[in-house]
Amino acid sequence: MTEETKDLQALAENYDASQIQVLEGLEAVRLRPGMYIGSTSKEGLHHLVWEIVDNSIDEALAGFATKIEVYIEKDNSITVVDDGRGIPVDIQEKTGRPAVETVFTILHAGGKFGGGGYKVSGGLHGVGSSVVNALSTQLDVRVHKNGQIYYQEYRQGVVVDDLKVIGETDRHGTTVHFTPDPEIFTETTEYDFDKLNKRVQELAFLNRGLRISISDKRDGQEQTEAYHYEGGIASYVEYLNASKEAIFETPIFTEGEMDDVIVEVAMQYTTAYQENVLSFANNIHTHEGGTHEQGFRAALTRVINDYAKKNKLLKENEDNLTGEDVREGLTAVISVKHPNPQFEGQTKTKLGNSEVVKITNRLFSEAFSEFLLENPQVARRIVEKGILASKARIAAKRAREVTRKKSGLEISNLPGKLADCASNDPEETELFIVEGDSAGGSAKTGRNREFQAILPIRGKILNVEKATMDKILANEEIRSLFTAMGTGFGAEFDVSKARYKKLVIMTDADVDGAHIRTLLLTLIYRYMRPVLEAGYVYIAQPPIYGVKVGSEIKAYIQPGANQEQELELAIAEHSQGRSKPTIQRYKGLGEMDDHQLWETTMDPENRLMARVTVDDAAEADRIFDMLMGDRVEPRREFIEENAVYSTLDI
Ligand code: TTJ
Repeated sequence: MTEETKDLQALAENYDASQIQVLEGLEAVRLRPGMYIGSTSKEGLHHLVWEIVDNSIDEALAGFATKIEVYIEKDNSITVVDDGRGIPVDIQEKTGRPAVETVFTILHAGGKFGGGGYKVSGGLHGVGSSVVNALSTQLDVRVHKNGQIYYQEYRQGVVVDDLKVIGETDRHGTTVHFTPDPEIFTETTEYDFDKLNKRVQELAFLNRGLRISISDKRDGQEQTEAYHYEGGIASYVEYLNASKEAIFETPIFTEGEMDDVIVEVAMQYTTAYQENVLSFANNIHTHEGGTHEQGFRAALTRVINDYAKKNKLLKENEDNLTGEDVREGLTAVISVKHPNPQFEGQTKTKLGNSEVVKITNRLFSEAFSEFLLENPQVARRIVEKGILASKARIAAKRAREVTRKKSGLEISNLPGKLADCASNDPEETELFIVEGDSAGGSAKTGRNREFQAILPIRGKILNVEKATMDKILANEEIRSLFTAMGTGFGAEFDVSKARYKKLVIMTDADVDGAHIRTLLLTLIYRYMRPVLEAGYVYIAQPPIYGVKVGSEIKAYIQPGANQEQELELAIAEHSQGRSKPTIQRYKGLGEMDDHQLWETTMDPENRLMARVTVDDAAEADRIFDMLMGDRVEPRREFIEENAVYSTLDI
C-alpha cells in the first residue's frame, strides 16, 4: 500500500463504501494526472480552466446561460462564473448526496443528468470537473438557485463539509473557484493571460451570441477583455481577413442541422492566392481536419462547377475547376456540433465520424447553392476567381514540365551559400537560417560543424502572399531554403525527406529581425506546413543583454517578460562593493563574435529556443499584410508589440 493510499484510507474510516470509491477515483487522477488532462505542464494547467468553462458553455448552448466570466485571481487561482440554471443541488437517489457534490467528486459524472440537450463542449480529454477538483489544493462552488446560495468546498478533491446554504440571492448561476495543486503542476502554476485570452475569444467566435470575458487581477497585470459576436464564425472570418482585401463585402454564412448534427460554415474570398480553412468540432480546433472538412471541400467544388456550367461561365467542354482552384484565396471557418464526436489522428484533432461527410456536404451544398442563386454578382466573382486560378495552375504546370529535368531543387544542387554539416542523420542535424552575411559568417565559424548547417539569407525575402507558385519557385532565397531542406516543393513536397529535423530561424532581436522572421514563418506556414506540423521549426533566442565584469561576460539575459528584473538581479549578483558590472545591450547578432554567438544562441547546452506551433505561424500569417503594408509606423509599433515567440522549448 502506498503512503498516499494509507492516508486516504485513514480519511475514509468514517465513510461508507461509496465514499471509499470516490477517494480511490480521485487518487487515480492524482497518481496519473496526464491520463486525464494530457500533461501536467503549462498545457495541463491551462486545460483545467477549459474543463470548467466547458460546463458553462454547455449551459449557454442549452439556452440558459448568457454570460461567462473567467478571472485569474491575484494568487493564480481561477474563478469561473456563469448565469445559467446552476448545478442541481437536490439529493440524488443513487448516491444519497447532492448532485453538485457528485459532479465534483465522482469521476466521469456531470453533464448529462436533468435530461435534454447534449454535451457539446468537453475538451479532448472530456473528463470534467472532478478531475479539476482532484488536482486542486482547494476548490469551492457556489450555486445561486431557488433564491439561495449553496456552498461546498473541497481539498485535493476531498469534501470538507456538507453542502450548505450560506445566503440568499435573486440571481441564478454557478461560480467555481479553484487553485491548481503545485505538487501536480511542478513546471508552473502561473497562468498566461494571452493564452487564456486567445481561447476565450475563439470560444466567443464559435458560440454566436455568447458573452464571455477574461480578467487578470494579478498585481501590475490588471486587465479585462470581453467578447460578444452576433456574427459568430462569420465575425471570425472577418477577423481573419481584417488585413486582406475581400472580393465581396460580407462573409457568406450557412447553417443547418441533420440527424442531431449542427453544421455552420462562414466563408469569404480575398485577393490572396492561398486558402485558409479552419475547422472545429464541438468547439475543438480540428487541426488535422477530418470528415467535416472533407464534406465541405467536396460540396464547394461541386456547387461552384455546377453553377459555372449552368450559367455558361464555364463551357460544357471545358474542364471542371479543381478543388485547389476554387479554394484559392478562400478564408473559411467550419464548425460542427456533434452529440458523439470521434477524434482521431496523431494529436486527436481529426474528426472521424464518417456520417459527417454526407451531412456537411448536403447541408452546405443546399445553403450555398441557394446563396449563389440569390447573389449572382458575388457568384460570378467567385467563379471568375476560380477560373483565373485554374489558368494560372495550367500555365505553371506547363512551365514546370518544360523545366522538369532541371527544376534545380535536387540535393545534388545544394546552394553555394549553404555551409552544410558533416553528419547526414536528420535526427541530429540542425539548419540555421541566418539573417545577413556578417552574422552568417560568425555562425559559420562559431557552430559545431558536425551537426549544424548554416544558410545565410539576404535581408529581403519574397512576400509569398503576393506571389504565384512559379514566381516563388524562381526566387533565389526560397530556392536555396527548399534545396537545403531536401523536401521538394508543392505537390512533390515530402517531409520525410527533410535533411534536418531542426530548422532554426536566427534573426536579430530587433524590429527588422522580427519582420524577416515573420516573412519566413509565412513562407513555412504556406509552403512547408508539414515541417511545422512535425515540430521541426524553432526560433533562436539571442540574448539582449550581456553583464560584463572587466572583459569577462558573467551572464546573458534573454528577451522575455521578466528581462528587466533578471537584468537587475544579475547586476546585483555581479556587483562588488561599489563597482558595478558593465551592461552590453545586443542590438543584433552582428555585435556578437563567433564564440559568443555559439555560447549564447547555438550551443544546445546553453541556448534557449522557442518551438513554433502551427498556431503561431497561422497568427504570423494573419498579421502578414499589416507587416507588408506601405505605412511604416503602425507596422513598426505592431511588430514591437507582437514579435511572434511561443512557449519555451529546449
Ligand atoms: C444541468 O441540468 C439541470 C440544470 O442545470 C444544468 C447545469 O448543470 N448547469 C450548469 C452547470 N451551469 N453551469 C454549470 C457549471 C459551471 C461551472 C463554472 C462549473 C461546473 C462544473 C458546472
